[in-house]
Amino acid sequence: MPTNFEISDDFIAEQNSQTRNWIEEDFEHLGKKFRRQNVDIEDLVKKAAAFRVAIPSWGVGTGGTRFARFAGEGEPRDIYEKLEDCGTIFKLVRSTPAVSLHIPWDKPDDASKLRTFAGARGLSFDAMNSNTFQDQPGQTHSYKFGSLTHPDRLVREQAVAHNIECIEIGKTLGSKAHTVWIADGGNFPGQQHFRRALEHYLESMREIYAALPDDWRVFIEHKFYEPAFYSTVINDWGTSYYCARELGPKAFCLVDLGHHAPNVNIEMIVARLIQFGKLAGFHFNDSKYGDDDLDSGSIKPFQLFLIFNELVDAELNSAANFNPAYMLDQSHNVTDPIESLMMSAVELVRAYVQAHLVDRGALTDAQERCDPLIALSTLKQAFTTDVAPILAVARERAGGAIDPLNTYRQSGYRRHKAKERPGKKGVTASGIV
Ligand code: LRH
Ligand code: MN
Repeated sequence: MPTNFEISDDFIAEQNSQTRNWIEEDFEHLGKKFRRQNVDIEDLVKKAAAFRVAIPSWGVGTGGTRFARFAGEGEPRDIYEKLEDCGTIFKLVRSTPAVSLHIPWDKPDDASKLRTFAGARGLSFDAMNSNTFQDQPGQTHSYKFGSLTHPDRLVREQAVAHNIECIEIGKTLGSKAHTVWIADGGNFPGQQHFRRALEHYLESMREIYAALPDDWRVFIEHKFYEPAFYSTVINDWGTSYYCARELGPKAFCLVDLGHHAPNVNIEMIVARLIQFGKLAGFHFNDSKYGDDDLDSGSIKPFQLFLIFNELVDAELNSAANFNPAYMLDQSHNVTDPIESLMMSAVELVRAYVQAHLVDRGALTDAQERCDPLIALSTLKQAFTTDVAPILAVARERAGGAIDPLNTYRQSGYRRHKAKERPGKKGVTASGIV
């Protein structure tokens, strides 16, 4: 049985040899510049190398909108091929050793076999994700009018059972967290009783919470609208925070960047959830209008930096209960998903390293002296520092690619997958996966 094509370490090393010289030159130059600022560049390489973000299994297939989905070449057809692609991303950027699964999209026939397959590629499993926003073939009760908050107890019980099934699968896979995002809400004034719906939510979540193993966490994901277009039960961080407190110490609030109205100050929401000890982590992406699920750092890179500025401040000050889970949650409609996921992971490491470049003494001093321009310019100095040589050196020292995008394209990986995974190219069907 011919084995599937994989990018070899030798190929990566050979590609790196073509670009190593100028990276080292830039790295030397940057190191000299930092020494003048008493910054040790090797410290930042360690920070970059330690950064971790999980890949969404649903992100390696081409995404779409309600209008169309334009399938690409060599699309993964099952969870094993999705993990092959996640393994390739990890091989090249070295910061993505975990995958976040969505059930039932990725429901494994044999979870132990899947865990072994992933392990052979250096991959583990991050938070599980339930799905009570679609009806599955043969499902007894429809989620058309809601799931965990549905007026009918039987529908709520079905949704609770599905979430508990996700946790059971996750236990076999070695996952330690479960993310609950529900689409529940209304399209018309009067359609839902707001307070009763939230009571149903808490009642259902208490049953899910009770099914969590001791060392697990449950992540509540809020979203201000869509697919409900008048009211959404878990619509904002305040509601999520109230519920996380009500449920107990294993419940936290997950921030999906695209789940906020335009211009909402997300970095401030992050600071609040850190201060309240309830920050679960993130679904990183970017957006211009709605929940566009665009590539992280592609539209508002300064906002991404400001979010990491809050995270690094908390990290350096050992904030209580601070153990955020970082995940990407994107939909790749017009790019090769592997390329977008790699570049997005790189953008997160960039923002994290730049946030570690902030002169926190100068920033605090400016804040205490009410000197806003010095405060802003202290942040901007870090944000406008090109840390690309640090990111490349960190990747290469970890066995990855100095230039992941070019190395991936030179490898012809997608072409090989197109042969291995004959599929119906360019077929337009709607939906995100
Ligand atoms: C909802 C969401 C949620 C996932 C889904 C794929 O918009 O962000 O995190 O379950 O996308
Ligand atoms: Mn999300």
